[in-house]
Amino acid sequence: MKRKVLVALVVTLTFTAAANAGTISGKVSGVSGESVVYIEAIPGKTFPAPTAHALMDQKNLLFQPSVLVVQQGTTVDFQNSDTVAHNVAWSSVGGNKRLAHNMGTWPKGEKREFKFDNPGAIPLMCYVHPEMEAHIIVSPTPYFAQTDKSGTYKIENVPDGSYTVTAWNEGAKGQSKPVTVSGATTADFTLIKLATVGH
Ligand SMILES: [Cu+2]
Repeated sequence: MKRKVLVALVVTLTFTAAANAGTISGKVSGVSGESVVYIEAIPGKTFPAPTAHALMDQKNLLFQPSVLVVQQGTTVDFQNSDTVAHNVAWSSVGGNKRLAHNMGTWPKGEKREFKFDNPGAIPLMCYVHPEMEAHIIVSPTPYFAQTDKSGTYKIENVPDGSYTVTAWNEGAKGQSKPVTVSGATTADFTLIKLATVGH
């Protein structure tokens, strides 16, 4: 009899935990524009790569969006929606210059894809239009979010546990810190702007 009660209790607790997945929310300050916050690789855990492709468009001589965050293993479709030819290239992935790549140059209506298997920030360039730039952030986990313009973010459905959480912003030094998630958890970041040449 006692055992039955215990089993019922364990089942109840398990369901409660599953129904109340945690969240990490907070604010990234010290910078302007949209930032990205993500959970770094979790030892012993792997995540299946998403099958859905993400889209990086080139339209009106701009990369759109200017910041794209995807899970590691995601294929990104690079589309040219302009009447002029565009190029897509990057000089590094997560600071690793050996992962530099030039996808080539292609005309309107054409789309090329690339699967991002390495995590980190990727500065996108177009050699045809040096003023064009954007970033793709490849998150090692499915737990990531982009801030709004005020810096507020929320990562949903995070299992309780201890993680390393990183905040990224184009104009600042990235910052990582340990965050223990238990239900609704708050983590704020204050980033330090990179020195700008000529200012
Ligand atoms: Cu271009």
